[in-house]
Amino acid sequence: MTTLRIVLGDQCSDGLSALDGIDPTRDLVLMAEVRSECTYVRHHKQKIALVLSAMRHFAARLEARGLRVAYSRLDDPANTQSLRGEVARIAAAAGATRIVCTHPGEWRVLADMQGWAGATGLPVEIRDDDRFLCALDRFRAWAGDRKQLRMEYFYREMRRATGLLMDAPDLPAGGQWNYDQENREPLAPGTRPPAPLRFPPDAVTREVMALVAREFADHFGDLDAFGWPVTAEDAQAALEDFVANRLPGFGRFQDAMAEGEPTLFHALIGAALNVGILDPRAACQAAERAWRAGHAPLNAVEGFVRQILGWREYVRGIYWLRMPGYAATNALEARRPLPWFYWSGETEMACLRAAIGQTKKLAYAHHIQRLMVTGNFALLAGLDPAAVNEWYLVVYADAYEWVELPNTHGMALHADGGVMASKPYAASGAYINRMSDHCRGCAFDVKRSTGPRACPFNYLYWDFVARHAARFARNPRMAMPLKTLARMDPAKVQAMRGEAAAFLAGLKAGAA
Ligand code: FAD
Ligand code: DLZ
Repeated sequence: MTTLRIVLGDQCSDGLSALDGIDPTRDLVLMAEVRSECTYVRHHKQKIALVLSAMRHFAARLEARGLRVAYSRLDDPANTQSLRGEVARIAAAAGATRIVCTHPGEWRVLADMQGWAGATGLPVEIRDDDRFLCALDRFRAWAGDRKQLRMEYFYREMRRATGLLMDAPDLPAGGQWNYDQENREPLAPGTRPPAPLRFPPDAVTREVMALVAREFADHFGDLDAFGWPVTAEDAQAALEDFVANRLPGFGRFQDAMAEGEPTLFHALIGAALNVGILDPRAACQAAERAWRAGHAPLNAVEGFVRQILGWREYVRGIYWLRMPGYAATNALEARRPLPWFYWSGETEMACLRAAIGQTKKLAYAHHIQRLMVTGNFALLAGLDPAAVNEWYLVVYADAYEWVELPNTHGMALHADGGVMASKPYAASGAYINRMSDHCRGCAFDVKRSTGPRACPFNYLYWDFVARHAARFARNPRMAMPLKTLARMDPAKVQAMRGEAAAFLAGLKAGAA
């Protein structure tokens, strides 16, 4: 009686539910590098290298625990290059009598997994992924028949349920649930954020990098700067480095952007959390300890915990609640193809050039760059949500559909019609100018809305508001921009809309 236990590339966690109750003498763990997972979108080269290296390290870790592992390498001629193919091949070779998996992170993989029983003739058990702090059933119960699924209320429930940052059962630490209003400072001149710890590739990662360079040479992004944690020990060191050096500034500068500063005070732990080598609860607890020890202020620690306990769990809940229909919505009827500069980074707009340039080099941009630069541009320009969603899934080392899609489709593009956010995150150049120094070195003038040097974010913003005026007429959170638009000189509105049309018509479309 051999149970085949499946560990997917983003399930490299010691306590994975698929491994619960494993019999080391009889059972077999299957980990499979497969071309279909490396190419269902053309992932950034660093993302593939990170996943494959984490998988190889984790397989060795399981073997060190005394477990038997069947590991399919991508370059093994016997490899069928699909998850289903490898499950069927190894199950037959091992004489397996049942298959045990952990719920995957993407809907398309779950749909495939549900066909594995038919493909193998074996019973398949899909266990909950209890690495998350909120089980999917519990999220469904919370969502119930609520009209609005606001993150803030979900987050408070999660604080109560976990006891994280709580002074008493209904008393949030410091007396307040949320310190976001203290977290909106631009970077003070002369502030040098401490550089994050990076992890030079070891022999395993170097071998994988050579494989990726050979097999996926035409994928987006550079490999050279690879410095991601690929083991639980590296990930723990990355967390400790963040808590010691950047957490104290995380809150104040959470929304800041700066030329030549790709990481600021951010944690850079998303890739490690999502591949499974870092535990989200442990990350929150480490931050809370730093606050209780007086090492980091509450606005920073609460802000960090909110991102992980709140946003990360919430977007996963929304994804599984709403998929598969969620991805197909297009509430703002946006249809424009993705401009070529999203792949090349070649644009005169300094903020976009910085965000896309560092994305190519590092497979990383921080939240405000994703939301208010590349996301905001896509929203204002009316880019096709499917193309934008795919771009975000390709380009970041931490991108998996369960977290990427709600953030992009819902939060950045408002393509879900307001499930995630009560108003679109649309902003003119003034926001980018307030939160960054990009505008100082830009070819465009952020103070102008018309004319050849006008900042495209300005006329695109007013074109967006005018284009959707009827749609947002009854949204109280859009009342202010609509009122301002109504008071504007109609000739100015017409001029801005003309500039927007000309600018959009001049964008060169292109695929990766
Ligand atoms: P920090 O800013 O230091 O935050 C700490 C942690 O909080 C992150 O590692 C992450 O686990 C969590 N977190 C923060 N914000 C969010 C959020 N909105 N949703 C979920 N978790 C959050 N995050 C991903 O993990 N994968 C994605 O594919 C992804 N795509 C995004 C697309 C768009 C358009 C936007 C606006 C955001 C996206 N995010 C995504 C959320 C966020 O930008 C990243 O989690 C963060 O930038 C990762 O870098 P960090 O570890 O330095 O995060
Ligand atoms: C992202 C990824 C990549 C690039 N390669 C593999 C792989 O070869 N084998 C594997 O099991 N998983 C891989 N993954 C992660 C899966 O795509 C991931 O499990 C799904 O996207 C669900 O989150």
